Amino acid sequence: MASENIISKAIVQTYSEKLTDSLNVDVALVGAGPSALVASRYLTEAGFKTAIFESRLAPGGGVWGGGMCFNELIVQDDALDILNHFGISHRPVKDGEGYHTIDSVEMASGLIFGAVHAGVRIFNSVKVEDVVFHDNRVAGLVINWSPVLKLGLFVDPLTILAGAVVDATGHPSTVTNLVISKAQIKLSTPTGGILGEHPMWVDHGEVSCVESTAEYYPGLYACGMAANNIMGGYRMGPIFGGMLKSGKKVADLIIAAGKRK
Ligand code: 48F
Repeated sequence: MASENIISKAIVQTYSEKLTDSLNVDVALVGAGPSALVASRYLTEAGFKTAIFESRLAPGGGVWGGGMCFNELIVQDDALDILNHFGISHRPVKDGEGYHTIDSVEMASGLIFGAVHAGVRIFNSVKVEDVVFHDNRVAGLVINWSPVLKLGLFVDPLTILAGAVVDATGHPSTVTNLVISKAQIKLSTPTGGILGEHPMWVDHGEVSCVESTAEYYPGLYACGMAANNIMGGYRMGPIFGGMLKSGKKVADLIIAAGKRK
């Protein structure tokens, strides 16, 4: 067989096997930012079949750019265990009261590698455009190629069934928004809706982001900035301890609830 055929056949076959095997998963996460990457690794290590669907070409979400494209991030003492689990290096900030700096390129690549190496499937350039909704619970995702949606092509999607769906889409909490509007459901929030993100207050946002990490409707969890947006938390900028801890928390909640497909 000519090399051209071997290469193309191997890619098509391997990708098809990977996607076919992911049509039914225990946990489907939307967005490959830091919270989802952390969650996915702990879920996989606990034996949950886990896949992430990311609309952009590069997973990593808001990690790559550090603060205003200065490619360094901050993490607090109480999130170092998670960084150490991924083997990501950190340096204490001099006189910095428990803060540490991390090269944002090492953080993004370390989280991605750690997740994939543990067995998480990441499908990049795949956008979640809807959810599967069975018997008053979120039961999966509706997916399409990002370029198809960007070009406005009229192409029907495919579906992923899951025991739990995690909205890890960051600030806009896209999945939760669309479930509210299309399924006309009420969330387990004080208003039944999304409270909306507040302005910057670092210490408050770091705590509220983790506290807000929860199941908001049967089958639908939120973590990271999506959870913060749902519960009206304050934003916090380029400090990532809360994101990492939120990812660990959502994994723990799903594992404790035994949400398997
Ligand atoms: O925003 P993002 O990095 O998620 P996060 O885990 O972390 C937030 C921090 O990066 C930062 C912060 C820390 O202080 O404030 O913002 O909450 O990543 C969200 C990912 O979701 C993808 C998006 O491309 C990004 O990579 N995404 C959003 N909507 C969709 C999606 C969608 N409909 N389908 C697939 N992926």
